[in-house]
Amino acid sequence: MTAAVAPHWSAHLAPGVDADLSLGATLPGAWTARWAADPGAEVIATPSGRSVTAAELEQLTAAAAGRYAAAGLAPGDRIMVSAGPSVELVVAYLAALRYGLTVVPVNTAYTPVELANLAADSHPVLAVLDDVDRAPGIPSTTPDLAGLPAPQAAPVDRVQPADPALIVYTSGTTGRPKGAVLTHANLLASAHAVRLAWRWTPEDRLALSLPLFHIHGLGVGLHGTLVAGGSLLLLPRFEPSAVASAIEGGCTLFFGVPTMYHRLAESPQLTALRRLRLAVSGSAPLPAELHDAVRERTGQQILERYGMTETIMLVSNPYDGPRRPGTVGLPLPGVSVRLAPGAGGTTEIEVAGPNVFGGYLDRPEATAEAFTADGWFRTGDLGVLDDDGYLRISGRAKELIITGGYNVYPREVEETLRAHPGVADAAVAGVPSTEWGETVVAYVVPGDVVDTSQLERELTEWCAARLAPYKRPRGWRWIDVVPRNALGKVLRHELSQGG
Ligand code: MCA
Ligand code: AMP
Repeated sequence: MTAAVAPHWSAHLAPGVDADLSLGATLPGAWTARWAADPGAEVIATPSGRSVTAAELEQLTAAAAGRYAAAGLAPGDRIMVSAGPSVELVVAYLAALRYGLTVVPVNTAYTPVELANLAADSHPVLAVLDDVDRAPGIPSTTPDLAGLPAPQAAPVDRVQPADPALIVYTSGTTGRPKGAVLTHANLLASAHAVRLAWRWTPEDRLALSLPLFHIHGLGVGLHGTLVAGGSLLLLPRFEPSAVASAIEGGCTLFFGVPTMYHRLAESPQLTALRRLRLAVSGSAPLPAELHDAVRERTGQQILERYGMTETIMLVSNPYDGPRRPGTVGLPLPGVSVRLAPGAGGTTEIEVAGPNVFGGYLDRPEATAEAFTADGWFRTGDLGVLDDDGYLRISGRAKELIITGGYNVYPREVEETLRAHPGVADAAVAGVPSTEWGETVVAYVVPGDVVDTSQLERELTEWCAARLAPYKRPRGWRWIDVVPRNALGKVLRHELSQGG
């Protein structure tokens, strides 16, 4: 029987606070209300000393929307965005949403092959890229939009809550990437939920060192900051020393994946975390030992939360109340969670709420499979509940490796390996790693080739041409046969048990 989890929303709310998750109606509606309320407030700062106030951000994004209009783009069009963090990127992104474009964010590490696959599925009319030659065949510009004509007057902030804001690609179990369509209402509901749950205020400043092409950096870090009316320090990349300087310079919030906390814990800069109002971890399991080690050495109790591309944020440890290592906490305001019986006595986490997406782009079958008959989204994660309602993620029903907070779908890597002429068969598995959580290891049945050192060199080059660096195998094992069950499914746990 499916077990419903009592909504513990009130556990996340400050006394007397009501959770209006549609305040502002759309993302631009919520942001521009904040900008108008305090035009002189700093919203974005950079370590090199650049500072952008709310009034400037309003003007810069309106002008950038004017460039999209001058280039002939119309609300409803899609643009691909794949660039490193910069003020220009943030402006180009916010302007797109204000103008009503749908943004397809793409990992900057993707090879041209991976980028082309996503473009073929999402049909962007423009690509915003650091390197404009990365997407042949698509009109491209750098994040400053210098490749577009001078701005013309353009209508902004006319989007509706049900309009798509983002299409974020995720492979799920099927191998072929699917674009999760997230509406303004979905993204707004989640931004408000974390704003309320984490007591995010205009006084907060976030040290943001997450990439701006995933939900963690965009949907939580950037949208949360803007909806809360706070500010962010935009770091060019994650580096323990840069995070420590950001905190010493007054940042009150830090959001990271467990690999970042691991690296901070290994560095002399760990003690800087002491000064934070709140440190949040997500995207992958935070080992309880790491949580405890950070608390013992700094007094900072990392708050772990759980989310997904299709649902944005779902469950969080409470801000006021016990933060339990090894658990992800209680359902966020608006989110309903239940546990459904899965294979072998396991229970799969199913969710519903205003934050949950409506479906995958042009993939009715995949969308139908993702939801139960009564409309709950199947996360593919297995969970159990502690007596007091805290959710523990106990495993995954889906085939997924999470390395350093990035998702790798074994099937995509296996198909790439099997396409090499020297490979008779191949499988990949995630092997536990203290730094990365898991690392990708390939188990290869060589074809006629006997020189495995030569084959390893060839496969390394082969993968480099086709897969982003984080998807490439870090270890190679040579085996006689890939273990499979009667249905031909790879028995991945048998592979990794073998070493
Ligand atoms: C970089 N490399 C990786 C990874 N990142 N390999 C495996 N897994 C990774 N995650 C490669 C580099 O390409 C390089 O390869 C080598 O590892 C060493 O790079 P290094 O400089 O040490 O890495 P880095 O650039 O410092 O990156 C580590 C990182 C990064 C900062 C932890 O991976 C990162 O930003 N992760 C966060 C991802 C994220 O935002 N995930 C959210 C998605 P070579 O030696 O071959 O050159 S999930 C989500 O959004 C949901 C909603 C959620 O719940 O949050
Ligand atoms: P993505 O599809 O890239 O958004 O990744 C979402 C997946 O990351 C979830 O389905 C979980 O498997 C995993 N995840 C996110 N946060 C956590 C967490 N705190 N603990 C364990 N797994 C997590």
